[in-house]
Amino acid sequence: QFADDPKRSERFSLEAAGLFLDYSKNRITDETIRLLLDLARARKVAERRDAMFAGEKINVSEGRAVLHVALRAERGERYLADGKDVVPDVHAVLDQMAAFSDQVRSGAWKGHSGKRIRNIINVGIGGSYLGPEMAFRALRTFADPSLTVRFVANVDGADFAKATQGLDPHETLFIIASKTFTTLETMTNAAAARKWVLDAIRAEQGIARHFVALSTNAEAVRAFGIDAANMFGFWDWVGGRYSMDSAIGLSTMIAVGPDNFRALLAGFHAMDQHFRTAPLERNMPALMGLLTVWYNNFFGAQTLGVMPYAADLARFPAYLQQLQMESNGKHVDLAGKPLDVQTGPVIWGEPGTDGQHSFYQLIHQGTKLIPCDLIGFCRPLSPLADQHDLLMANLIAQAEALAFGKTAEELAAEGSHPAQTPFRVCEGNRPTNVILAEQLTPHALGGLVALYEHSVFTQGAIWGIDSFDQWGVELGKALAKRIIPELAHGAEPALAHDSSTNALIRRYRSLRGMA
Ligand code: G6Q
Repeated sequence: QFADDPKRSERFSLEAAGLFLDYSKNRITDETIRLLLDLARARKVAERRDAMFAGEKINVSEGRAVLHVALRAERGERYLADGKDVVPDVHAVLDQMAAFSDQVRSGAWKGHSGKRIRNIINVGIGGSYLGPEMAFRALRTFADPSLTVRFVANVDGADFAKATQGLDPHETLFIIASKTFTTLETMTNAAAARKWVLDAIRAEQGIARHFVALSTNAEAVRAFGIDAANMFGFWDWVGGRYSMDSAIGLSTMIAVGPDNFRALLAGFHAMDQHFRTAPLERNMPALMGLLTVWYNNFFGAQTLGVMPYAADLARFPAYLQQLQMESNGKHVDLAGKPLDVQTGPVIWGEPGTDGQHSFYQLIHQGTKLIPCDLIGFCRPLSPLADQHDLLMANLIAQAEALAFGKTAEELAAEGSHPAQTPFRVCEGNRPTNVILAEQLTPHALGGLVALYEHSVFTQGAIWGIDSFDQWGVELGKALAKRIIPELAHGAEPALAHDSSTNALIRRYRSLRGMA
């Protein structure tokens, strides 16, 4: 394809919101794109997108609007949920967050004993954790270095122990991040945090100086003992995995400051505007979504690799796993009917170049087709000699090698031992998208996250599924509740599970000395 068409890279690339996408190294022709666009039209992707922006209740199984795009709307724009413009409320919370962040950053907000707050610990899980942690790591160089920011998600006590290790409770602020304020892990860790602080400050009334909440459930926040004035709200039209730019981003804002947080939102907004207005054939998220559908449904590819060539984006694949797999891991359509097509692929990845020294082997020479997104930034934030050139040379070379491979003839010309040649041949024709931005700034990060959000949306629209519910996750939340009392001390309870579950419970009890 490249040999036949010197303009291929020009034709199959585009720019939007400060991001450049080269999708020329995919198994596509003009006809492929034409047919995929026909599919998008047949599945009414543009109409569904417009319905989302219009605040329609497109999360049908929960009867909710899906309006995360309103979280990054500019003042004066209008987004309606149930006929009410939500943008003034969004900005009221952003202003409240900014005022609080400024107080913490300036040292005006003090702990109960009058000490300055130096440590921020976000307690939350899933959508109330992955985005903030990813963003904090990604924007490390923009963060106030005098603040320590940590995250507790896992109900494993080890996570809490590690997050609080070496910190002074008098200087520590906990952010309890939970949309529902009922999640087992978060409520358990929040209680542990409360005790950890109280053991040091020994004054109930001091709790208000060390705890704030991010939630939609004001009543539960009050019941926990957090002052309503220290609660930052959001709304049921913000899905957990789409909430890092809502109040859930408070830890990000405290770390990088309100101006940088606004730049992050502006990056999201720029990509939203592009997705909303660009024709599908020049629409970056729509094209990325269609390419995912292409490999998922027409080549049987099971996974999609996402490899950021940026150490600071180490948690981006984990963030995308939730965004994509929780959104599009569905088995019925919008009417509740079983689907006869494959839905969301498995998302995975690690930063380049690290991955090149481990699993890239399978991508180059294995028997599975693994399309990959390679993400890079042209100007380093931590320049070190010529190391950035080395990093980016690797990204560009991998995309080239995956596409063009290495033939037996090329190997022979290089003097490869004939006996080794079959082992060394790389077939090529391995697809990649290359996404480049100038620098990993807050604005670029916002654009990148919105790019994937809307790509996920496009895929969901093609499959005709509800990308905004998560009943499988809810099931998991309910299941453990039944087993928790069965693991408690005391005589063995009557166990009525299957034989495997019963045996696992008995083994656990026995090794804890309970049997
Ligand atoms: C996200 C999911 C899920 C959720 C967590 C935490 O879309 O619904 O990951 O974010 O279960 O829920 P809470 O914020 O309610 O604690």
